[in-house]
Amino acid sequence: MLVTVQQHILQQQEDQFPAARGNFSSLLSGMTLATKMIQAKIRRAGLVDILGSAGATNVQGETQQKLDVYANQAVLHCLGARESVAFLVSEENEQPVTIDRSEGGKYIVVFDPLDGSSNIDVNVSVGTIFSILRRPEGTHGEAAVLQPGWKQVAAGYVVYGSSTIFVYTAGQGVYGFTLEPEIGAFVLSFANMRMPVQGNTYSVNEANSDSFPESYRTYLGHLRSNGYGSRYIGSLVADFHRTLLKGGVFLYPPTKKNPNGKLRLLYEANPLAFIAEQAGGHAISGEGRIMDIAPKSIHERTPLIIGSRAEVGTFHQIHSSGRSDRTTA
Ligand code: AHM
Ligand code: MG
Repeated sequence: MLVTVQQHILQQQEDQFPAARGNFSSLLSGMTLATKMIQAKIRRAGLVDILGSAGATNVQGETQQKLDVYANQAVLHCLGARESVAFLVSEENEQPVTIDRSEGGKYIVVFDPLDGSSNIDVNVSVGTIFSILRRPEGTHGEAAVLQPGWKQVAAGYVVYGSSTIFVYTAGQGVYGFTLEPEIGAFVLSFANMRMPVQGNTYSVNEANSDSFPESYRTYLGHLRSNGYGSRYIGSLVADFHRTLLKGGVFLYPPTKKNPNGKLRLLYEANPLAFIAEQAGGHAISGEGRIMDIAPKSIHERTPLIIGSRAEVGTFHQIHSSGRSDRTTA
């Protein structure tokens, strides 16, 4: 019998948080609704121009929007209506969006509405990433949002690929659901996902390698000489999803252009780190565990090394011995 994501969340909530009043499941169902709206729009990418008139409107007379703007509005709209939400923080908004509620919402949702959006035009997978935090009582705005990743209550992503897959954790394992288009519901397709302890590929934008710190170059050389292959899509969610299923490592190192890497701590690195750890993998920044970083600003960046225990462990060894060589030199 099919298990839908809604049934699964309610079941988990009943088993693990009998006192929860359904706030949390209503929040996750807001997220699944938003991602269904986004995927429907993505599946029509390319058709809209064909079906729309030459101007800025489509056949329904709706104004055409860029997909990332649409995705952001879909999440804001679907979550803004849920009572339990206090703040929404998006890659697309400079400041947190405050949902005004006299009684004060309990949760903060931080998200990247359309990750890898430059891949849309060439029909390559993109995704949505989200992280859910509790709002510390009496806190507002940035002060409420700036929490380390280990405080996340839940995290997840949707990959809009050859099928649409929703993956989430609420701290009790990782579960994946595939959108069944005939019934319009996400159905359980990956129960209790585990990342392989070791894989055979690495994923990095190697064109930047001349400007990677030396220990990263040494590490990549080590993987190559051990027979590793390379896979890089350029959409974090898709690269991570493959790494979760097949094992291996994804890296976005510091570069000359981006000394802290390119990826954002709160809505890219932290949620994927939570999922990776829940699935038995690791996520580090080169200085320590991703989820231990105390954020200083909502759009801050971090280098990211994420994947199987074996590959992340080897990176850590090579990187820290490089550092101790420098300190003793
Ligand atoms: P975006 O949020 O503007 O789409 O940028 C993030 C994306 C990630 O999906 C991906 O891992 C990375 O940028 C790729 O960057 P690069 O083109 O430098 O390799
Ligand atoms: Mg992004």
